[in-house]
Amino acid sequence: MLLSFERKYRVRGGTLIGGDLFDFWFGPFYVGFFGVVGTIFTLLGTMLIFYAASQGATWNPWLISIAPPDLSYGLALAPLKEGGFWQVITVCAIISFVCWAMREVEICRKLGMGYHVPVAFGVAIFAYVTLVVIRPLMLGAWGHGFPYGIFSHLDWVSNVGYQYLHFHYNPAHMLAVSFFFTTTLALALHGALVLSAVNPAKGEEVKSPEHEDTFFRDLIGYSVGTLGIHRVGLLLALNAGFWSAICIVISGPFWTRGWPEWWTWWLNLPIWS
Ligand code: 07D
Ligand code: 07D
Ligand code: U10
Repeated sequence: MLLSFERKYRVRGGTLIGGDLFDFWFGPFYVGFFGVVGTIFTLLGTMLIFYAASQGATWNPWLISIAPPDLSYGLALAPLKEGGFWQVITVCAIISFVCWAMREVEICRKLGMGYHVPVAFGVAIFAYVTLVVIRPLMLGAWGHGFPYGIFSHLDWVSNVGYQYLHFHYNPAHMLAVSFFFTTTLALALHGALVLSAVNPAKGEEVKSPEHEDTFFRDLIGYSVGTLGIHRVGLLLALNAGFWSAICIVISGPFWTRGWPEWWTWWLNLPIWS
C-alpha cells in the first residue's frame, strides 16, 4: 500500500531550484538541490568539528568543545584555532539547517501539502540563529555565541543565566518554559486519548472521534476537536521556541541588570502609594 503510493507520487516536479538536475531519490531519501548542498555543508561542518577537536585537549566526547572567539575579536574573523573554526562551523550549520528546511518545502510541494513542517522547523532555526548570530551581532562580538560541546554548552547556559542573577525572573523565559510544559501536557493528553479510543483491548470495538470529543466534554465541558488539537499542539510548540529566542535576545541587548530587578516596575506601581 505504502509502496504503491510512493510509486505514484515519486515523480519529478515541484522543485524550487535545480529543476530536473537533482530531482531524484537515493534509497528512501529525496535528494534535490538542497539535499546535495545540505549534504556537502553537513559533511564539511562535521569534518571541521572533528579537525577542530583534534586540535583540542581531549577526545572525550562529553568534553570536546569548540569555542567561539574571545570577546576582544568583536565582530571580526578570528584565526581558525582561536574561534575561526567556530565561525566556519556556524556558517556550515546554518546553511545545512536551512537546506534541510528547504528540502522539506520541496517534498511538501511534490505532495501538494501545506508548509507547516518547514515553518515549524524554521522556528527552531530562528532560535539557534538568535543564539549564535542575532544576539552576538547586537552585543558586538561573536564571543557571545555558545561553544559547540556537550558539557561546555551547558556551562554557557548556566553562566549566562547567572550573569542575569536569576534567569527564572526573565518574563519571556517564564512564557517559554510554560509553553514547553504545556506542549508536553497537550501531547500526553492527545497521545493518551487517541490510544484509548483507537487501540482497544482484544475483542473490543475501535471508538470514534465522537467518543474522543465526548470524553473531554464530560471532563472539562469543551472539546477543541480532532483537527483542533493539532492546531493547538503546533501553536504551543512554536510559541515555546519563539519565546525562548525572545528571552535570550532581550538578555543583554535590552536588559543588562539582574532579571529580578526588572520586576521593580510592579513595586513602583502608583496604586501602592
Ligand atoms: C531528541 C532530536 C534528536 C537530536 C539530538 C541532538 C548533536 C550534538 C555535536 C558534540 C531534542 C543531536 C546532538 C548533533 C553533537 C557535538 C559537537 C531533540 C531530539 C539527539 N543543543 N541543551 C542537549 C543541542 C542549546 C541545553 C542534548 C544542539 C542552547 C540543556 C544534545 C543545539 C541551549 C540540555 C543537545 C543546542 C541548550 C541540552 C539533547 C543547537 C538552549 C540538556 C538534545 C544546534 C536551547 C541536554 C548534555 C535533545 C543534555 C541537552 C544538542 C543548543 C541547553 C547534546 C544540537 C545553547 C540545558 N542539547 N542547548 O534531546 O543532556 O533535543 O546535555 O542549537 O540537559 Mg543543547
Ligand atoms: C536553539 C535548538 C535548535 C536546533 C536546531 C537543529 C542538528 C542535527 C542530527 C539527530 C530552542 C539542530 C540539528 C544539530 C542533529 C541528527 C541526525 C532550540 C534550539 C536548529 N530553563 N535558559 C531556555 C528552562 C534556567 C538560560 C530555553 C527550564 C536557569 C539561558 C527554555 C528551566 C538558568 C537560556 C529553557 C530553566 C537558565 C535558557 C531552551 C528550569 C541557568 C537560553 C529551549 C525548570 C542557571 C535558552 C533560545 C530553547 C534560550 C534557555 C527552559 C532554568 C538560563 C525555555 C524548563 C534558571 C541562558 N531555557 N535557565 O531555546 O532561550 O530551544 O535559547 O529550571 O539561551 Mg532556561
Ligand atoms: C509524525 C507524525 C505522524 C507519523 C510520523 C511522524 C511526526 C501523522 C504517519 C514522524 C515521527 C517519528 C518517526 C517518531 C520519531 C522521531 C523523533 C523522536 C524525532 C527525532 C528524529 C531522529 C533522532 C532521527 C534523525 C534521523 C535523521 C535526521 C535521518 C538521517 C539521514 C540523513 C542525514 C540523510 C538525509 C538525506 C539527504 C540530505 C539527501 C539525500 C542524501 C543522501 C542519501 C546522502 C548521499 C548524497 C547524495 C546521493 C547526493 C549527492 C551528494 C553530493 C554530491 C555531496 C558529496 C560531497 C562530498 C564532499 C563527498 O505526525 O503521524 O506517522 O511518522
